[in-house]
Amino acid sequence: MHDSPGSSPFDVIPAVDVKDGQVVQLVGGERGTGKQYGDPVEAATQWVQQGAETLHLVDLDGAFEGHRENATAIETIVETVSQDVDIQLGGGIRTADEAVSLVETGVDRVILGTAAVKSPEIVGEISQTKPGSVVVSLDAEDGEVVVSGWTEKTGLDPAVAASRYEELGAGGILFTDVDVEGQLEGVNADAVRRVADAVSIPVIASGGVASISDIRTLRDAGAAAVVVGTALYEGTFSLADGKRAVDHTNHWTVRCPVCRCDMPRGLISKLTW
Ligand code: AMZ
Repeated sequence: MHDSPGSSPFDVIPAVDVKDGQVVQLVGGERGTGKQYGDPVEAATQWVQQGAETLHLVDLDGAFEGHRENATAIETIVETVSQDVDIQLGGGIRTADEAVSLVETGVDRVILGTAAVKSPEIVGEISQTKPGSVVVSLDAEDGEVVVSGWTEKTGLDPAVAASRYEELGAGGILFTDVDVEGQLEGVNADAVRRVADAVSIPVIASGGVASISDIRTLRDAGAAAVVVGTALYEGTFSLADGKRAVDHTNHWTVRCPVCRCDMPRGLISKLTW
């Protein structure tokens, strides 16, 4: 719907991960773990009603099996909400034609993990036709990029890979820290900072967000946006509260341009007067 990630202020993005037709939040991406949270179309609609500006849709069966098993549910979501919200979609997208046709039917950004690692040229191919539409997913376990539903190690360093995909035309990087994903135990800021420091395109951080302070930590580590799953589904905090914590248009604090801390709005106006 809009332009590339990060062009707007820091975004808090609800995850709608779909497996066997249901919303699910896996623990560490392991099949058979985690909890189900009902119908994906209902979940997506609810997040939009609660103020989401972007939705993060993942066809988990697609990521595991290599083809988009939940395409029908995802199409319904795109038809229902793509006028109101940006949609980024991943899981099982393996060809440039598939990616381009998804963008043509209302997906704003396609997320490529396995295909980007196995055939890096696909990133340039799609980006030439649909500039800014490719987010490369670099999901790291023990500091190493993993693909095929996080079952296959690649030996790639996420920061080095991120810079290579930026050169190939990626519009953004999704960095998921598999070691903390789905565990509600907090984030790994250093890992995010390494990737964010390696590129100038937006980095969307994912994995482990358990509190509003984790959201601020990821923003301060250089992420342009954060994907939140379990914490939102479990009601640990609301989407509105998560967004408000990093929204300075309607807040008493403002982001310091030097060190990115939150400082009182009055102080910055004195400094810049
Ligand atoms: O939870 C998992 N095991 C998992 C997951 N959430 N495996 C892959 N993914 C997500 C990636 C990315 O968004 O974070 O699927 C997408 C990549 O899929 P693919 O099919 O391109 O590798």
